[in-house]
Amino acid sequence: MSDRLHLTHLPSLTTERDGQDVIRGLTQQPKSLPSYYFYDAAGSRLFEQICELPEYYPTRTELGILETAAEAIAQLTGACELVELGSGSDRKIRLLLSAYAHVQPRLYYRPIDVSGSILKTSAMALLADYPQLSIHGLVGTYQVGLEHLPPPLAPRRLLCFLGSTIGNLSPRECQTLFQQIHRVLRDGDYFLLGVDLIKDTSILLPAYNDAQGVTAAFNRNILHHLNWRFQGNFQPTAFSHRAIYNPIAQQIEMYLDSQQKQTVTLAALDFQCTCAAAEPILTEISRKFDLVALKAALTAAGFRWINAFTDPQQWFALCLCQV
Ligand code: AVJ
Repeated sequence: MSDRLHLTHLPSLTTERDGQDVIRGLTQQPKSLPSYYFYDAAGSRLFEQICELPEYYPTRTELGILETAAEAIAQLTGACELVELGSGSDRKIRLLLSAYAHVQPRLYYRPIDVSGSILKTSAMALLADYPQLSIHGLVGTYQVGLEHLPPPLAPRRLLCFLGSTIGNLSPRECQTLFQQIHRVLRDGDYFLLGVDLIKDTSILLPAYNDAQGVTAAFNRNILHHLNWRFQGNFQPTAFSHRAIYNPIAQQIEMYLDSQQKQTVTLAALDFQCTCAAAEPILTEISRKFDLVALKAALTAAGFRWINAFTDPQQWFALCLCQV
């Protein structure tokens, strides 16, 4: 089985991103933290738990769309190497792999993820279930992974960016990523993008304020992660979780509000700052999309729009476009 699994470790950006982005965020007004730091081992587990919550509709809605649309997508594109940015739970890629098994004898999957251990664990499970599958993973950030894509192993590539992870990026960062993806793909390659759509706040807000408090724990975990990673002394319990919908920016904003005036030290970064009582730290934006504007953004980056697959309630969309 191991001859069907290849992992390439890419030059990391860790020296560049380790900590400097934290200092920058905590020195700014208003304070913010890069959402990337949510995902240590505990944070990844909490996110998996979020995906199972009754209030958190995106994961199951996207899975439902894939269940009905995967075959059509595979028929539309023909044989492809499947490239995926991120590789959390493998349930979504399984639906695509099963559909592509009907249009090509051999399957090629190239996940790009910063966590080599997560990549390996999910790869072993996939290889056990798909005997015709080879996996060539890239361990690194999305940006570095995209720049190091070797020649495709199938006639075309389908680059998948699922789960509305794109929603964490500002409109500018999003446009830059679209342009990079367009540049590194070849003529005729495909891009499949999962996005959460704008909807009533009665649906949006509970998804980020669940009754069991899992999202609150996920939010506070970013502080545990920073404490561990940078010898910090954040008191996670002295911050409260708050998620609001900003209708102007069309995004959920998640904050940790300092419940009292407190001084925080990150010894490994030689950094100290003070949080005033009630001062917020922005930990995440989760943008909600409008298909007309999204189509314009993808077209501006050079893509040819093919189709948006949605659920009956139009809560989530999988957008397929071509280079
Ligand atoms: C993984 C970025 C898509 O924005 O919904 C879930 C992360 N944050 N609950 C999202 C998240 C709070 C999630 N994304």
